[in-house]
Amino acid sequence: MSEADIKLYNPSAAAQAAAHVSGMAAYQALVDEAERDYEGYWARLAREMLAWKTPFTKVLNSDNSPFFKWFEDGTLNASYNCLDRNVERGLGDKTAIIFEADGGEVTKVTYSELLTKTSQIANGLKSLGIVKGDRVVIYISMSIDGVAAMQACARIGATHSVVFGGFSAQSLRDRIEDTGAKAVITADFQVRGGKQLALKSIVDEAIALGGCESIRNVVVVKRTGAPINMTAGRDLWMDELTAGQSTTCEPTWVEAEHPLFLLYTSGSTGKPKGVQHSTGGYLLHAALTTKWTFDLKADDVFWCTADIGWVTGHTYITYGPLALGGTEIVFEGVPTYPDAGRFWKMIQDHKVSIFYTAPTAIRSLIKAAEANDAVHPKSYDLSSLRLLGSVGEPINPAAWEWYHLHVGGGRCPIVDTFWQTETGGHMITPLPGATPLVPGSCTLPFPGIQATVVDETGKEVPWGQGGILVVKKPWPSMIRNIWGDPERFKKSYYPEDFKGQLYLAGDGAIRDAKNGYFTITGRIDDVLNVSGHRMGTMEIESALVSCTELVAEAAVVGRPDDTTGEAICAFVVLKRPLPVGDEAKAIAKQLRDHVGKEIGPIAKPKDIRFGENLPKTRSGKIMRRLLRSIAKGETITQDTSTLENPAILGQLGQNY
Ligand code: 7RM
Repeated sequence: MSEADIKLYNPSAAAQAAAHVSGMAAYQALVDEAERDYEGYWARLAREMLAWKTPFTKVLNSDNSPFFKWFEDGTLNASYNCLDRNVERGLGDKTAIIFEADGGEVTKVTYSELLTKTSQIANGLKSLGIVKGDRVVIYISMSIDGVAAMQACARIGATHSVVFGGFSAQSLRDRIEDTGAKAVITADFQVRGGKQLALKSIVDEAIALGGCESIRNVVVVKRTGAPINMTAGRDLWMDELTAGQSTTCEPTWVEAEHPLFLLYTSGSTGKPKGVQHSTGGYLLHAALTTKWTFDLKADDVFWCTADIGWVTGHTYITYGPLALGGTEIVFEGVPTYPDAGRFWKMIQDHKVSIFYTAPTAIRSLIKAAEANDAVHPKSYDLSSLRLLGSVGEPINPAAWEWYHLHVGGGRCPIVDTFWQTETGGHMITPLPGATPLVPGSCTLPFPGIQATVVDETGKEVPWGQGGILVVKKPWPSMIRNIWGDPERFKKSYYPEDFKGQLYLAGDGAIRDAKNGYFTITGRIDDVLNVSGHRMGTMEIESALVSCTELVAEAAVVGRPDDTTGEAICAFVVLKRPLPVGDEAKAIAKQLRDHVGKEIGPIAKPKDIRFGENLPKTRSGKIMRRLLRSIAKGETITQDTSTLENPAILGQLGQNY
């Protein structure tokens, strides 16, 4: 393939003709419809995509901006929309989920079976006294039970809050306390990459840390059956809970604004924020984006590799594909076990047609494939694929081209989907039958999403000029609140700088001068993106300084990393003399483990550098831009005249 061929990829005529949004004219017609009659557009789609118990008569309520309400007098149930509705339309025997365990065992469930399982769990939760509005924390790995547990909460109007299995007891405790959950649903163990992690004992540890008095029950799914502690009167097995429960459960009809879930995500300051999502608006966008961006059809096999502990797993595993009656893969394991050909083998075995993953996974699999033909995509039959997707961070053009050529065989469009936990679903993305693709660009806003780029004053900048990414109008699946902290919600997303009128995504962006295509230039706040995982530098700094016997002060910055996108680099001032050699290595390990314990393994700094101080201005502010340069290994050419202690730069630049 020559340079010229890979500049712009147009959808093939066949793909275009068959797509839900067929061609740029169709895309433009939708954009125009939303422009002409914004509320009418979303109301039409909400009626077409979802089954309502009580139809809504109001569309958007902006009276208490930025606390917007959508479809507020309508009632519905998310689980009914994902399960019963498909059974009623004759899809009861269709496979809903193909589950592949870490070790390769495959289990399938049909829509009827998933409905039965969900109903029994829902009845079980009811028997524990869980009612509409209660919160349930779910701390479980990828499994049919995990998806069913989420659906079961939705069925009875309980608000779920899934905590990623990689988070520590401390992080889990913080989330339990913040949500005030009545129950935790977990598993005895999590199995990934051939290793077992004792999930239930982490739940025990979290509760023992205190502050979890709201928890009445812990429900445990049996994954391995190895011995664990069960606290009498509090803990029970999922099998016990569901045994003898009726296989039907009348859905609890909830208002469209009823919180479907809370999901914690990192911000630039303080503790993680409980992002609150609605039922109606969220589900509409989950279903609609799955239909248009992934062009999901009846005979597709869809695979989103994200974990249900992240928003991508919520929208594109638990809700979107099921709302459309699709067939999807749920994978328990990791991309590199038993070897780095696992994804390709699974695509081949299950005849996956739509594959959605993260750039960090692609980059690590490129490395492995280049070193070993046996795990190269060319060693597998990937002819079932027709569409590829990317999410979580910018995809660099080289990785994009490799993905396109070697995984997609040069024939599959790649949808580079930009969105966030807060947005509920895709915001800026190509539509595969319409949008000509440019590697590295997420292209154009999803129809109805009014994204643009502004300067610090909120004024739109011309195409070709970088700035701040904002959304001009509220949209149905947007974050509704930060759980328990409406002030923080306003400050984070509708700041005064923009007169409270623009949604601030927290990313920088630039539009192509010719075609207006968006390229995301990265976070503009103190949020890092490591392997697609969002982390606040402040969170990691707090974790480091909580090691009070060792750490006096810490500053954390990101630096570019070929595989993980960004890597965490920590600068630490110790309460003891500067260590060198093996001693420095040992302390660095101790600190890494400490951060792992406080937050989770994903937050462990890759680099730790020690200094007697940090570069500070005379007013005491840490100069992070200098630390970022040091982390990258750059020689400092910036002006350091405002520094109180310029000599410190040399010290921090050294690795032990
Ligand atoms: C879905 C998700 C959100 C942050 C976001 C960006 C970055 C996500 C892309 C991307 C460039 C993309 N939710 N991001 N997708 N950057 N291109 N296609 O990732 O809340 O965990 O993270 O991720 O910085 O603000 S998230």
